[in-house]
Amino acid sequence: MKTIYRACNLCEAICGLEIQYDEIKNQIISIKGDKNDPLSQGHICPKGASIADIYYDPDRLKKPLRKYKNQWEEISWEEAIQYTKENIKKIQEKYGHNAIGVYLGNPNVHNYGSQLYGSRFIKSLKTKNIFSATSVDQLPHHFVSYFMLGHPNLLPIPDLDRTYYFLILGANPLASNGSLMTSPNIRERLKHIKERGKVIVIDPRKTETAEFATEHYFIYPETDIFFLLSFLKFIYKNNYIRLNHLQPLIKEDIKSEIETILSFFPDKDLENLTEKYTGIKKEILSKIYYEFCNSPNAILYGRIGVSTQRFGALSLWLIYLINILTGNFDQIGGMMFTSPAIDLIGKVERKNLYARYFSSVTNTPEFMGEFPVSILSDEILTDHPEAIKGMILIAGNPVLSTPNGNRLRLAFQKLEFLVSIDFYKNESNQYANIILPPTSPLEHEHYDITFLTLAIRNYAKYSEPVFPKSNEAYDDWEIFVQLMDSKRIIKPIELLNQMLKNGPYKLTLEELKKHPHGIDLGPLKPNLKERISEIILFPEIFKNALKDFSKQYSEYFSYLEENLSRNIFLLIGRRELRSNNSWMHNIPRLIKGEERCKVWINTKDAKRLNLNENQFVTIVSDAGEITIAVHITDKIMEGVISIPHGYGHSITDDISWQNAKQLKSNASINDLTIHQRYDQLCYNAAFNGTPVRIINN
Ligand SMILES: Nc1nc2c(c(=O)[nH]1)N[C@H]1C(S)=C(S)[C@@H](COP(=O)(O)OP(=O)(O)OC[C@H]3O[C@@H](n4cnc5c(=O)[nH]c(N)nc54)[C@H](O)[C@@H]3O)O[C@H]1N2
Ligand SMILES: Nc1nc2c(c(=O)[nH]1)N[C@H]1C(S)=C(S)[C@@H](COP(=O)(O)OP(=O)(O)OC[C@H]3O[C@@H](n4cnc5c(=O)[nH]c(N)nc54)[C@H](O)[C@@H]3O)O[C@H]1N2
Ligand code: SF4
Ligand SMILES: [Mo]
Repeated sequence: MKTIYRACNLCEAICGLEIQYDEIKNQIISIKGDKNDPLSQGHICPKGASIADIYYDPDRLKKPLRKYKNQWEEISWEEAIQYTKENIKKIQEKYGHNAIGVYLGNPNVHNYGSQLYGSRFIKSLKTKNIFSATSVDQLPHHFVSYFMLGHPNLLPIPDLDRTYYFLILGANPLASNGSLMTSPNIRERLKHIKERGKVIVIDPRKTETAEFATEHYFIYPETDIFFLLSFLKFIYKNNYIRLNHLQPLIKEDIKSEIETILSFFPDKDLENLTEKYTGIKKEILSKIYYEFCNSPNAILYGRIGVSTQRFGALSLWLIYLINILTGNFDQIGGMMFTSPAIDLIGKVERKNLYARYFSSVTNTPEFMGEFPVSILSDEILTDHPEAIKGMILIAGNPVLSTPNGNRLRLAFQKLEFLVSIDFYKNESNQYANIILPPTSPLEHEHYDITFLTLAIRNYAKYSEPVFPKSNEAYDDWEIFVQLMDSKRIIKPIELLNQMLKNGPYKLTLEELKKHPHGIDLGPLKPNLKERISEIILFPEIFKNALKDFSKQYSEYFSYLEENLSRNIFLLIGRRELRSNNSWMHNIPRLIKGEERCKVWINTKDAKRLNLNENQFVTIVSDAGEITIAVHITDKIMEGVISIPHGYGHSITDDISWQNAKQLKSNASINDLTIHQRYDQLCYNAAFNGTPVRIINN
């Protein structure tokens, strides 16, 4: 019997796990939270406790599958790699390098081998058609960091353990376990903030976090921008601007810049507009603004609710601005910057990473070397000579995860070649010519390159594999290496050791192996002045976009008027503790109990529409329609409905997804979301606030 300590890599919280493993039987006996992990302190969630179920899952693929006469057949790795390489080559020779597109799904950032070698593989393809989950997620954060701080990955992280006031816009960390803040054991941490001060949640749904918080206020989807503009005005008019140590980094005339911004909105109107659009009373707004400004320190934090909507980039810009102007940036108890053991940013040199080239069909600008996934179907479904003809899906299920999934289904069916690197069949790779399955999480070693740079304490941890790997299995990185024909390869583990040695703490793999619970490298420290030489508070691109917004908001929100008369509902998403984006819905211990893929609707709305609990309704949007069971509750704002994403499982062949087939209510929210509905500034998908109608069947 062996005890193995390792990080769970299923979500951003990266909790320490204590795994009892029987070496002789090759069997896991138990999985618990690791009490000695300095960051997660024993925390574990139902997914972490089920991580071994992925390994044992009969649905998990272990051999390459090729489509032959519409049937899947197992083939050898040698044949599979050969076949994949040949087809990629054939398409690129016929149509050019850009004819192959790539989608990198979320689990890539949770797999260090994939991260280290995925980028090399993609580079070797010489295609500009690169897409990823970034553009259905945190894209506006990168966009704002790039323009204000000079580097897209220099992301501010909430200093949760020392803050007195945590103001959350559109995040539900008690279900999601936190995002862009690696903060395991979040309930404990929020509890301590409540003891010191307040946790305030602004969300169209009374979420788990909202129930636990000191206060919660409903807000209409996509209206955060008004909440934030009024906040900025409050700070300015009441002289709460405190730049403190960041003063030397700021060269702009703040007063005149704010005057300009506010002049876009008639003086007396802004508060009225904010009350009208957000649905939050003026007195409440000023109370929150006042408390925030008078707290010893405070954090304004916005996540998926704010990130994936039409005004995400503008809202995030205002969020950064408010944290900076109130002295809560790079300061203890505010938004801070990490000093990770592997520091991929170092001292920032501003580089051009925006609009260096454009997509062929929709003429969309790249950002950080990627195009937004919202345009993917348009780049395929066209007679344009530079259309995408083949796709590589790497740990992604965009048919369920990106807007207008049905259109993507059509697009994937039109492709000449589709390869998926995934250990499950899913709704996207059902159209593939070949699936190459890598090893599952516990079969390879792990280091969280990304999430250790986003953690609320500086901390490092290396994880040993649990299960031995068979000769017949390849890690993601090994698949990439074979597809690339690399002659000389440095294993990820060697690269890791090198990166650790070159890092600010000069750690080594050997040192990390001596500390299987992880090494605490201390609380975050102010360090922005060592990293950047200037903060641009008011980049032209945001000012111009805000000016445009000020002329168009009544048009943008015209359906909100209609919503108030209740002909239209505004659709938002939902994450639940036992879900993991589009996968793991076939794991019995996670799907047991009450069904979760239901549409939540407010009690008054349900009454008006004559709806009963658990009945099925049809929901219709400009993109399509779905049928789904109803849950009636006061935990959702009137006029708003909520459906979790990642469902809509439709895999029906052979053994796969037997469990998911038991889900009675099982529909994809992204058959309703609209691909032309995106943030016009950074092109992130705008899921939140999609207008829909409900039909009582
Ligand atoms: N409407 C709506 N849509 C959303 C969201 C929303 O809030 N609302 N959220 C969006 C967000 S934030 C995200 S990140 C995306 C996520 O969506 P995707 O990018 O599609 O990622 P996942 O659904 O997490 O996983 C996709 C696939 O990765 C496979 N996989 C897991 N681990 C590995 C691995 O180690 N290697 C390989 N090769 N494959 C692996 C799984 O089997 C699964 O099939 O969804 C987005 N979609
Ligand atoms: N259990 C579980 N955990 C996960 C995931 C999962 O699928 N399941 N996915 C992981 C991933 S990939 C990510 S990116 C993170 C995301 O982590 P979070 O950002 O915490 O994710 P959500 O739970 O989607 O929280 C978004 C909240 O925004 C609210 N909202 C919707 N529209 C608006 C709006 O217009 N304004 C405001 N103010 N609020 C709005 C929603 O009601 C919801 O409560 O979670 C990660 N953790
Ligand atoms: S919270 Fe996230 S990291 Fe922690 S056990 Fe659950 S899935 Fe794993
Ligand atoms: Mo995400």
